[in-house]
Amino acid sequence: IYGGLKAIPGAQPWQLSLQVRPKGTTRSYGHICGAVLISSCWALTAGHCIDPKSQMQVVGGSLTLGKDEASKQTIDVEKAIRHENYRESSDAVYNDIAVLKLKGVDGRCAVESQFLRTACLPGDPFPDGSECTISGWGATENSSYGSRNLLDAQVMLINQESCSDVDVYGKLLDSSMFCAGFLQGGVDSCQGDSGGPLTCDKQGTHVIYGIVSWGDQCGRANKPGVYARVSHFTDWIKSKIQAG
Ligand code: 4AZ
Repeated sequence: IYGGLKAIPGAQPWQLSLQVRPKGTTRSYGHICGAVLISSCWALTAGHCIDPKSQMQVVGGSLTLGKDEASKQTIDVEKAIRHENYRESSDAVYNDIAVLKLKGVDGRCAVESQFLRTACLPGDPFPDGSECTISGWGATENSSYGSRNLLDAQVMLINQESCSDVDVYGKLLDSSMFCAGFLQGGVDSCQGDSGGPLTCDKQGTHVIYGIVSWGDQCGRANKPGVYARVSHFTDWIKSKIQAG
């Protein structure tokens, strides 16, 4: 996160760290992406975060990666389902979403606490200019390696037409994505934040409105962050969860 601050404990309780290690090894897991808890046994992440060669786990209830925290819950990923129309070009990523089924017993995987809870799937669209929140352990203006502490920042939803201006992303954007941030630059998501949340508040409920997806570098003027538009995928998400 560029232009962010250390998150207050419990402020982003749906934030997960998606961690991988090569399949068939006992190497330690490393953070590669964010993810978002949407029910006890299901999470969302970016399609480009899924690597079929890796074993995956999620860590929830955590603020500081690599620290022993009482609130931390580590849960294996049972399966990862990437969108069938996921596609990446050199400049953009399309349908960049995946659902993760977490391992558990009798429908109980993540245990709700003050530090770990679900975000809601979106209903009505939020208007352009709405203030929403991004968070993650990704690269910052001071470290391309990312942040040990979870950071968060406020961004604004940017009008689709403005973001499709030739000076911004031109024809790269489609209806499965939206831009958020500031055209003057500064506040943005970055590498390592991918798959994590952009949430917007609707009368006290926290709606997972975007998944950190891509952008032309980070924090640059006229190059805001691009997010998978979760409302475009709600039927797809529900169908995958119902199918188990
Ligand atoms: C990345 O490389 C990435 N500024 C994620 C988000 C953004 C750019 C790059 C948005 O995963």
